[in-house]
Amino acid sequence: MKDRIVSAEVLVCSPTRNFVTLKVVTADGVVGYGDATLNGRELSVASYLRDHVAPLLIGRDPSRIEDTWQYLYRGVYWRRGPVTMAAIGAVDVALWDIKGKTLGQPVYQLLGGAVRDRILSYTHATGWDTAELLDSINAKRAIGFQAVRAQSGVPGLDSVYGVHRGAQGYEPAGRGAYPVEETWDTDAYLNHVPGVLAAVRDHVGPELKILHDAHHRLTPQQAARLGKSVEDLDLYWLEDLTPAEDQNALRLVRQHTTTPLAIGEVFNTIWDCHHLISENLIDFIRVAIVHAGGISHVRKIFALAEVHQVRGGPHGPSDVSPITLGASVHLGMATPNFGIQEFMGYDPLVDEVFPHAWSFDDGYLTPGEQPGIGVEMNEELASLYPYEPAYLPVARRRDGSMTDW
Ligand code: CS2
Ligand code: MG
Repeated sequence: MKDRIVSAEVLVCSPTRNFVTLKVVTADGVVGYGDATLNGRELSVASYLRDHVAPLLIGRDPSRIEDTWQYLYRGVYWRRGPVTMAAIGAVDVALWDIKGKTLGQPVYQLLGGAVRDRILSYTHATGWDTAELLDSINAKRAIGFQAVRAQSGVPGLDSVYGVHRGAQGYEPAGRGAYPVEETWDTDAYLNHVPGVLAAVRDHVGPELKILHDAHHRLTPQQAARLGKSVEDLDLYWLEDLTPAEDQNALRLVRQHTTTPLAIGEVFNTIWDCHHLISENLIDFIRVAIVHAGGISHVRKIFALAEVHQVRGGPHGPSDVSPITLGASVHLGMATPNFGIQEFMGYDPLVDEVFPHAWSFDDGYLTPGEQPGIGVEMNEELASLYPYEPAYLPVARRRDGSMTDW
């Protein structure tokens, strides 16, 4: 008798930050978890799942992962977008988790087996000034990271993407009923950041992989100027130089610099990036499994990328749950053109809510050998931390006009 899905429950919790988790249970008692966290719009995905997807899952054969994906993607008519694809992604990962547990295999074995022994990772180093940034980089190297993203403050600005003040880790979504408004000045940033990155390269020497995130804020001309100005620093990548929805923007940048380009954390399907990949306008595609339709769809994006020698560099901030990180490490183990996994790390409470088999050591991540994704959920502990409204900031220029945060 084939197994059947008997329940699909949406669990929203907030252990230091909001997470949305889909729990799928089968008639044979197998439990699969999927991440559906979309920073700042968590309840939209929770409702999409709870009100429109979960009822359709009951009675379905959990082994039919791709058919379920096609059913949810084509059956909705209104396709794509972060909410829809995060919901589909959660179902997809939960079903891969179930399949692995049912077959007693870690998911990477079901994806063709390992093509590597471990996954190179990078983390965030930040500093309000360059000295603080260099201290932060030293601290990350001391715990084994061989690749570090460098973000610093900008003189004249009170807040800058990616940089926190004080000891707490960087969490962009501020709790409260309204987004925080930040002032942004691209000219000040462009005048400052090449010197910061040069100071970082001078400090760390030639070996450390240095990454930087411009977070969607430059025009194509400004992005080309920045890429050219740091070319001799041999960066691992410059990320999100221009607003990601304009796939043509990077064409100009590509003509003016060989600095490697990464983009894609806000993409949700292959349709958002197939020109960027097939025309080699980028070197790394950054889609997150949670936001791009799950393992089943991201593996297709990475397969297209492999044809064009573009590498995977998945998004892995603290605002995707350890379930997504686990799924990403499993996919990376079985993906020949996998480049690097972002790993900001989690608060110890989050690790307690989502106990996981994946682990970090000496700059690399490994998935563990637990059947499935290898991430469980302590639902009782999670229930002690209910959802709290939290929004990503918005950004305005000095003249008060809106810009991209
Ligand atoms: C950032 C993210 O990690 C990154 O590359 O772009 O931290 C991004 O700002 C957050 O995921 C937004 O919630
Ligand atoms: Mg980014």
